[in-house]
Amino acid sequence: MRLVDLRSDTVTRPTAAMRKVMAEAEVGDDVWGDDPTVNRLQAVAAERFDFEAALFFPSGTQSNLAAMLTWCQRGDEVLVGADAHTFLHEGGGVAALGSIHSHALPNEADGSLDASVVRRAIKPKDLHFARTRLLALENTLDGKVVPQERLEAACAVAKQHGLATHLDGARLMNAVVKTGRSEAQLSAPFDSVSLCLSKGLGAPVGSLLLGERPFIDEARRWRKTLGGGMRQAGVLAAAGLYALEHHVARLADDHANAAHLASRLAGLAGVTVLPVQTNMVWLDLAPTLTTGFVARLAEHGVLASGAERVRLVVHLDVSRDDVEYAARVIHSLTSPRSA
Ligand code: TLP
Repeated sequence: MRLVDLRSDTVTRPTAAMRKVMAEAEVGDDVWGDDPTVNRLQAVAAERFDFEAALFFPSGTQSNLAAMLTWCQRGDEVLVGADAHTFLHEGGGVAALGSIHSHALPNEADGSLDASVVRRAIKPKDLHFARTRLLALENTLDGKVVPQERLEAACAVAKQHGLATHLDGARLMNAVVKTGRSEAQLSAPFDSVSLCLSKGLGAPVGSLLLGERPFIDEARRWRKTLGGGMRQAGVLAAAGLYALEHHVARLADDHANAAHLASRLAGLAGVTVLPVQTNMVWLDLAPTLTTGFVARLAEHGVLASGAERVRLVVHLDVSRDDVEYAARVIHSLTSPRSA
């Protein structure tokens, strides 16, 4: 049976060309700082993002966690969007492992946090309150490119109050391709940025944390403590270097395929297609369709995630033809004849 996996852009498999550079990578022990390929990846990324340094992590979850552990002490507070991955999907790691208090603020429809809401959430110096230390934002968020001036306004408020700012830029390259602005421009308001290589960029493993040198030195300590010190990690870093070189511009194809999928699904009875900006298509299903919808899609080889709100993620391993197939399957499941 044909399989079109739209559950996430994390499901991509390394291409033959990527596997070749992985196989040929020069390696060393990265805990000793000896892996030349990891060092090259970190240097290339730091330069592209215009930060002093970068650090290679096994996952985005660990990269975000190390950043928050570095910025905050036990009992400090992080301000975060209620829809953010760091708040919702990282196992409460900041609380479980860092004794850090999260104050979740409502994300606006464009994915941003309103600067005035951020300002009101920053606690005064008073022993009743946790010390607000960090503002953590996300871009793209649920496939939305958060308007840069909104990110800047929220970060400006944070800085006025002495907070550090972190960006979960797991899919920042999708925003780069969508807006035509560089990764350095989109990262400029932030003290630290986490970028995933293992999502739309197609590497099998890995994320980069970027920041100034003292921050990265401290984050390296936390990475080791969290068990993220890897040894001959150059085989993985080689995939990351390849991804940064060859898989950024092509994200435009994913965006075009996602837009095409959305247009093919527009107007279907019981299905509201949310506006598409990058590589994610979200469908709000009428209650009559919700039960078993994702399971029925899977029976036809189309994998998706969600229930009332279904997420379809387009990526490197999904062609225009695959998207067409997925659209036909969804049409067949929502048309009255399929009932
Ligand atoms: N997101 C995954 C799931 O965990 C939900 C996905 O399929 O989208 N930041 C953002 C914005 C993410 O979407 C993810 C993964 C992460 C961080 C964590 O990255 P990993 O999976 O490498 O720990």
